Amino acid sequence: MTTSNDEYAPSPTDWVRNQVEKVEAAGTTDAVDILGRKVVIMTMRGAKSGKIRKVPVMRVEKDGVYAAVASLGGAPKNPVWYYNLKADPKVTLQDGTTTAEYIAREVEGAEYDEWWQRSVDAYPPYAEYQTKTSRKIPVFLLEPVK
Ligand code: F42
Repeated sequence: MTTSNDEYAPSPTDWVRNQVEKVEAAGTTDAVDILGRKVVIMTMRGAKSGKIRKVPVMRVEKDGVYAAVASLGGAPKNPVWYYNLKADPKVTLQDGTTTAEYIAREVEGAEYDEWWQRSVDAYPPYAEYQTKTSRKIPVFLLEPVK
C-alpha cells in the first residue's frame, strides 16, 4: 500500500543529490555531465513510500524515445528505481530545459539489443559495467505519453 503523499525524497547518494540540485538551480540538465556525456532526470514515484524520487540517468535518445539503463555501475543488484518503474511506469523526464510525460517499458530480445548498443554508443562505460556483473543490465524505454 503506497501513501499518496507528494513529498520529494532526495537521493541518499551525495554526488547524485548534488547533481540533481545543480540541475534544479540552473533549470537545465546541461548544468551537469558525466565524463562529458549528457544526463537526463527521471521523476518517478517510490514503489513503497509513494514519495517523489528524482533519478538522473545518461541521455540515450532516438526520435523522442529515451532509454533508461539500470546499470548502477555494474553492481550485482538492480538499482532500487528499477522496482519503482516496474510498479508505476509513469515518469516525467527532463532533457535540457524540456520536461514531458513518458511511460517506461522494460525491453527484451532484439529491442534490447538495439537499445543496448545505442546506450553504449551514448555512454561507452555501460559496456564495461556489463562485464563486471552476471546480472543482465535492464533497459527501459521511455515512450512519450501521446
Ligand atoms: N544510475 C544508473 O543506474 N544508470 C545511469 O545511467 C546513471 C546515470 C547517472 C548520471 C548522473 C547521476 O548523477 C547519477 C546517475 N546514475 C545512474 C545514478 C542514479 O541516479 C541512481 O542514484 C542509482 O542508479 C541508484 O539508484 P537507487 O534507486 O538504487 O538509489 C538508492 C541509493 C536510493 O535512492 N535509495 C533510497 C534509500 O532511501 O535508500 C530509496 C529509493 C527508493 O526509490 N525507494 C522506494 C520508495 O518507495 O521510495 C522503495 C523501492 C523498493 O521497492 O524498495
